[in-house]
Amino acid sequence: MQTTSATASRSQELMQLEDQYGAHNYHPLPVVLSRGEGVHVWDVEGKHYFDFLSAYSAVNQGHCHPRIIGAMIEQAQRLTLTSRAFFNDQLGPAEKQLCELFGYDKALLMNSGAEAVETALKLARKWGYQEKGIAPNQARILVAEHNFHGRTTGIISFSTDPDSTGGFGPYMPGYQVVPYDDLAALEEALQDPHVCAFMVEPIQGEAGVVVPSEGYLAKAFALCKSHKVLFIADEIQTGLGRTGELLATCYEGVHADVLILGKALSGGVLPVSAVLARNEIMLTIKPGQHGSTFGGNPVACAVLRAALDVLQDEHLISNAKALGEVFRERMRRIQARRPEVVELVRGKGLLNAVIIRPSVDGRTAWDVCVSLMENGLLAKPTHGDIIRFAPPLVINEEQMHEACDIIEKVILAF
Ligand code: IF1
Repeated sequence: MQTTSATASRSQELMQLEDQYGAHNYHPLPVVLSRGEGVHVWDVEGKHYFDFLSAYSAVNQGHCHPRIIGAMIEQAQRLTLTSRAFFNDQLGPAEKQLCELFGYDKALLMNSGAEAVETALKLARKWGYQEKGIAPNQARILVAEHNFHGRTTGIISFSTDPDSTGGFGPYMPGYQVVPYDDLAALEEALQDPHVCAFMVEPIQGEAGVVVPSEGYLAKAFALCKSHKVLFIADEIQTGLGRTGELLATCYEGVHADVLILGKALSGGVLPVSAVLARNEIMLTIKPGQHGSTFGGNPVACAVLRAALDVLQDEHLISNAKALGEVFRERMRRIQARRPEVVELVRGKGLLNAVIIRPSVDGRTAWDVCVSLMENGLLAKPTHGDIIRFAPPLVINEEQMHEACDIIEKVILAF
């Protein structure tokens, strides 16, 4: 695709580079970002936007947080990677901070969220054989319908989304899908003695910020407990303050047997993920049975520690809870004025979604997002009619109202 107009913007040039030289595995909004700070991002032409996606909740602490960037630079100039063939002076303190903050015996650090999910699944199976006495290779893991846990061939094996699974078979056996937010179905599936774990998102992000019924997580956890099945919480997207609590499972007092973290664990600076569990589970993996070249590298550990410090020192969790209320109240007022456009508003803390009714002329949530972009706010539609709104947790009330003014202007004009 050649640029015909000499006046084509730098953005156009860069979009064409990605089109020509990059895989087409995404369909981004037509905006080319070049700088970020806090809740703000700017495109290559210098236009400002409020970031209301936060890289799918990886940038909870705000873009380029100086304390996190500073920790990265300081460590990167000293020691970046030792591999786990040797000890280093950053991993132990990072593991300690994680275990004390979240209340677990041990942590296993990986890089991407998917790697942490795969690690949790391997731990659950090991535990199933060694502690529950399941016959070799017979372990089964329950997952929720409409789940999203990553893109590896193992993880998509239990996805119910055709886009995630189509054309990637054959699939990994040993999984059973149960309807989300359905305790009877879960209890039925738990009758199978081969089940070693139930892995679930406390709020389903990709499915469109689907919040389960009050009490679902607590009752699901209790059912797992009574059937000697591990409850695995994938808090990669919902964790680290995003929903107005440290973890989304905190709303129901659930302390998952296995906790999976990622994304904002690094403040969006580099890939850092972690699996947390008690000794009985974590110690089923022996030396040489699992690992990763970069898992727990010194820079990742320094960044992780700064990211957790920022989350607490800047009271981002309570800010998320308070400003989430402000956001949903503003959205409900817009819904009251334009019920033919806004079908529903839902979420917790600063993980929210607005469901857009398709307009009579066929315009969808995508068109709303394009208009939001033109008005200086970035958000992304999911599954056609759902717009996820998830700003960095550092947003203040003035910025929230300014952003909501943009959303209001766009929807009232839709
Ligand atoms: C994409 C979705 C969000 C996650 C949960 C594990 C992972 C994710 C709950 C894997 C990752 C990302 C992946 C990214 C877009 C984004 C996403 F739309 F795909 F589903 F956030 F909702 N568990 N979610 O949300 O972590 O390996 O990516 O580090 O793949 O398009 P990862």
